[in-house]
Amino acid sequence: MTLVAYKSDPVRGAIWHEVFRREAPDLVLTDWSTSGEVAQAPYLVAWTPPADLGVAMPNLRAFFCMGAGTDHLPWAEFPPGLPVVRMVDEALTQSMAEYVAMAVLMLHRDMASYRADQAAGRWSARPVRAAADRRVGVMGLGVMGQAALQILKPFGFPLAGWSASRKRIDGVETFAGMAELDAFLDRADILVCLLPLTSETRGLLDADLFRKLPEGAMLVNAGRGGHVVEGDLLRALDEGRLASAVLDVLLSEPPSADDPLLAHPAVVVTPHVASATHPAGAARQVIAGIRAQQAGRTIPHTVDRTQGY
Ligand code: NDP
Ligand code: OXD
Repeated sequence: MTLVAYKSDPVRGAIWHEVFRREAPDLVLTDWSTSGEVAQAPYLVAWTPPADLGVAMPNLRAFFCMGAGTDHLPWAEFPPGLPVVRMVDEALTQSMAEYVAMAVLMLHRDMASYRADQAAGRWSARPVRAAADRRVGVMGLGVMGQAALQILKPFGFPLAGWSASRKRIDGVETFAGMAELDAFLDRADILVCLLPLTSETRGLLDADLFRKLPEGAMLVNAGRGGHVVEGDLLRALDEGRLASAVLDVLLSEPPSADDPLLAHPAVVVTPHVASATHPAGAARQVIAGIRAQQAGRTIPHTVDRTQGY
């Protein structure tokens, strides 16, 4: 019998318990409490780990983060060799692809402007632009970025993607590294950010980057709020350099009620719901990860601490 500590939402936890009971009865999922045997567990599943993890759980052999992004974790408190595993799940990926498709289509069809018109009682048609004339560029060609590109393909947008290392993706013009960022931005009428938040990507979407986009470009950010310098985004929108934006993530979540992005007529905001971990698939990923480690293999989707994602 192996204990797996679960420190997350209890309602979704019921599904986790059911999957573990049915599919891995030797792995005993145990709800987190500050004392007792759960602190001795070799595995922990959580979005927010307990403070000073190495001390709180001295026998830990792996930490499974409840999300795809791990930028919120207190890395300095983690024991150096502890594997930290991020969530990669089919349903999580599919939800993100859906969100990006929705956001790109909204921007492509001027939906932010039509919403503002409707609120102001205006009836005003804009020219309909063909998808073939709207170039979409995706920043981040990992699990989420590649799924987003696949779902966009049938619409006929000319597609491009940018990543740290070179990728080859059928039907997508790919760019790699800072040396090729400007060329990528130059052909992004709609820019989609699906980067992880790291020391290299924090604040990357700033005034300088917005200036390198085609005039009137549009933005989708479903990565992290920290990617965007929000003051620069507001200025770019107010000056018309950017036409509109769909933002699923903000620097401060929840934002204050008077956050200017919430009130901006050219901005559509959603409350960090582009995607969410689906309990059954996530539970299966954790079981498979533990099995991999038990068999002496590296757990799939272990975060590379040197890269920060
Ligand atoms: P992956 O780790 O699979 O992919 C990350 C991609 O970003 C890789 O292609 C990587 O390049 C690229 N990248 C990283 N750093 C740089 C850099 N400095 N320059 C250029 N490219 C870079 O992550 P996922 O696709 O699974 O997730 C991406 C992010 O999406 C998460 O970190 C999270 O922040 C966000 N997310 C948001 C959700 C929401 O609901 N809003 C839900 C889930 C995730 P390379 O391939 O060369 O390594
Ligand atoms: C994630 C998220 O990273 O929901 O999984 O943002």
